[in-house]
Amino acid sequence: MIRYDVADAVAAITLDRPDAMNSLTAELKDALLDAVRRAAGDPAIRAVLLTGAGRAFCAGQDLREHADNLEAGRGLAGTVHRHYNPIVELITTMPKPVVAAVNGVAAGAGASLAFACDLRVASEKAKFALAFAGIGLAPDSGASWTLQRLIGQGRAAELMLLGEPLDAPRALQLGLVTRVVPADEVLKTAHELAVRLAQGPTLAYAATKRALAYSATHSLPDSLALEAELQDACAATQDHLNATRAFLAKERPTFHAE
Ligand code: T3D
Repeated sequence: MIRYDVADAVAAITLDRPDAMNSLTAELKDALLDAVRRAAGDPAIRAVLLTGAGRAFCAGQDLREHADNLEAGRGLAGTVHRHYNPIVELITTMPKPVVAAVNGVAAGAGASLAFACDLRVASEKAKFALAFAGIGLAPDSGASWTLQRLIGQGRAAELMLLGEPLDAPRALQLGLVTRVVPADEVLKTAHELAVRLAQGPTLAYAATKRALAYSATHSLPDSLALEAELQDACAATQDHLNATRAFLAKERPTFHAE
């Protein structure tokens, strides 16, 4: 259900349930949570790639399992607290960049997963569908937090209330994705981007993620204070010293996350 492949300090996590458009069962979400924890906690992993097998990125909650839970009176069976929230928290807070290779449709919580990543590379066939309202639900898995920060409150409200899918060119126009590429190039392009990030200043990237998340909900004085603290920590790294020396020597810096 999940593939976990490591190469070039990048952990590639693939949702692998293509017959059901990688929709999320409890079993798949358990496996995804394990994979994300593993990638977050492994110091040898310096960037993460998230993608889907087959023609979809992820169609969100598996609605067959969901219907069974509803019919049995189990409601959501606790999955938002048990799975969606910790998965999204880990993706957004792990101290390394996460790139989504959006190979096809990303719907409901599948779209939320893509929005939680730091960067998104999309296939020209990709679509983002805020499918929650279509089945009488409100957004979850962080979409209400991430999407309005990515494209603005007005557009986020439109997508969530009307539920109309957003195609890849429009997503690029809105700044929701970094690049749109032909379908057969999306994984390669996203992997190259992840490798580039894995070779970068991992500690500074971790500080950047923290600063961005913090500043989104704090005042300028508070954000300035955290920036100062994080910058002191970055300035004390060997990577910073080496990169500064490399600049003066007109050499290309190499970073070792130290
Ligand atoms: O339970 C909770 O914890 C609540 C949390 C909810 C979070 C959520 O994610 S809510 C949103 C859930 N997702 C959706 O509502 C999306 C449902 N799917 C669609 O709207 C469409 O399938 C797509 C836009 C994703 C793709 O459309 P299309 O025309 O390309 O494909 P299709 O023919 O509709 O689907 C292909 C197959 O995938 C089909 O199966 P079949 O008939 O060939 O056996 C379809 O049933 C299956 N599939 C697609 N999405 C889901 C799914 N099966 C289960 N769950 C799905 N979400």
